[in-house]
Amino acid sequence: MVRLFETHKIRKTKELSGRLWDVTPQDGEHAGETFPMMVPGCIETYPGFGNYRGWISYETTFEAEGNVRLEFKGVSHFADVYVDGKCVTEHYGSYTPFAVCVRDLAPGTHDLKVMADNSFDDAYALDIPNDYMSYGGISRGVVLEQIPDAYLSHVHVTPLREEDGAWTVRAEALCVSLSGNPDAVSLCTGETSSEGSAAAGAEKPDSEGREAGVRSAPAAVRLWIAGQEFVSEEICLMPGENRVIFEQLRIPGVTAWSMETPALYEVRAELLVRGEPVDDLIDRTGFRTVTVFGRDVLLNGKPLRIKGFCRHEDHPQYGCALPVQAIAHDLSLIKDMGANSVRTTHYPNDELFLDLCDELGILVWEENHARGLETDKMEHPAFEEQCEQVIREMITAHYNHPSIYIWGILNECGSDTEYGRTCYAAQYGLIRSLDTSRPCSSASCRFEQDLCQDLPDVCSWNMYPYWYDERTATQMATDVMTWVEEKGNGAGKPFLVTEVGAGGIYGFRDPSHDIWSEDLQAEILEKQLKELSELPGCMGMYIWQFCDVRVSRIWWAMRRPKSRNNKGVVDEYRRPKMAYRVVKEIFQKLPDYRQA
Ligand code: ADA
Repeated sequence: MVRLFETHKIRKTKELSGRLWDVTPQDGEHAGETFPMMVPGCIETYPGFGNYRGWISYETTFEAEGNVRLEFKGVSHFADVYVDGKCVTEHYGSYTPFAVCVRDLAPGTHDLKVMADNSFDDAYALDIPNDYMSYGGISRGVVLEQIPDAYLSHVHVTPLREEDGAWTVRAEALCVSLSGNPDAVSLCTGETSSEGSAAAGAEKPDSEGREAGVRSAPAAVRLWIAGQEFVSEEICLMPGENRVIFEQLRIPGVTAWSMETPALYEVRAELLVRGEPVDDLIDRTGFRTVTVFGRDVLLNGKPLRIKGFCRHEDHPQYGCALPVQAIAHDLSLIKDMGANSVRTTHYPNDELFLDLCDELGILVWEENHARGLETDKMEHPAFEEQCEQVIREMITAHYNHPSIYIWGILNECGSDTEYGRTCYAAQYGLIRSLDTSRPCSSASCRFEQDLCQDLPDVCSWNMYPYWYDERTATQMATDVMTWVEEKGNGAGKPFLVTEVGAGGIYGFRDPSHDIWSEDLQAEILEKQLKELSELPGCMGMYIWQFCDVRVSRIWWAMRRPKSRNNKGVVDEYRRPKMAYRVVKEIFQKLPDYRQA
């Protein structure tokens, strides 16, 4: 399963995940041995491969003819994709989807091979041994789609609330014509389609002067949003990408999406070529606005109080490839504790998680993939490009999720240097060029040193009073807020605590509340949450973290008992620690909105 709902009625799709693939590790003592392994999955969860780093080959077959689009929802860290022995694309970035279109396949069975690398190669700027485990393999779903010569790549819907209270939307459909598109690989010629199709002479006009195929064909997009139908003006479909924009579509009679009423509506688009539907896309939207006003972030005009958890995709049995049931279980615990938000630390999450949050009314801070990279790591020649690619892929794929209320970047990176600041500025700029309907922010820890607080919409800080720091939570947060306000160039903005927490090892109870006891963890969280929830000007807090997670070897594992970051309120198997009840008592009493 890759989504919680059907995504096409016209386009034929088939999931290639949810089955066993032939897997052959290329490195280590088992190099060259082939065995069946479930996709999606992580190599580290397979017996004997708990600490595998290196290349892995994944092979399967599929039946198809003509043009296909292969979509990979996530491969760690790097992937080379081969169809019938030819490399058709490569991709770096574990946590965002990518796709490749392959043209002109002969009818029959085709070989698909993915070479995945989870090493900490020097070329990978974002993957270093870290305070979480970066797992390896095809860790999210894979889909095969049969597409015509022109198809819909995405439809982005932005709900807007008009002054008279009516909902309108702006919609943007991206139609891709494979004819002449350099990104589509033709296996007939082994060349890109522009060269391939010219060689095949496929684009010559017929006797009536019409174009063969879809090159320069008259096309339109038909759109249904919450049952309302709209048809765009006709466009001349050109090779490559074609944007179709709908402005101010009025959508009467819909219920706003909120935490209390997470109402979702179908968005269905059809691509019409010469008047005939040739392709379609189905997604969902929720009618809600997110705005920043003074020190608040408003959801539908109401000031939010964030009561959240930071959550890694991590489980001892599944690695980062949690099945949907396990994700839903996590969210049920999060809701049971009275929380209303999840921060996807420290990378974009699986769409199944986002689909569930949309349905459950859980707000999401989604962030790009970068944790604790100091300026020297940001100076990696590929850093900016790789971060920007994650941002583009994340926003393009996740734009329509109403649960996402904010985009985050660069957790605890080098915001204290001029060079670091240029990266922050560029990435905020990119986000704002792709999405003006949500605020953006970054979690900082650089007290009295951060040079970037003028850049985000929300000033967000990670802090560990009573744990790494001896100050009280009130004192520490006040010190940070005062500094941001008076010296840090963040005056007047909303202030959010993006991490508080303390470590506690499951089962270690200790009457003297020693370090790593559940007792001390519960005591500290109680003080942190109570003090922060009473702090004027603080719009909320995220607990670090939901569950205990595995960390990378060797530096991090040496500093974390059990090779785990033990600040989870539940352990790695989701067994509640003492802190669970403490958090629940505090969060359940705190309203989801602050006083206006
Ligand atoms: C940081 C960081 C987290 C985690 C945490 C901790 O704030 O953002 O990823 O490492 O510290 O547990 O110390």
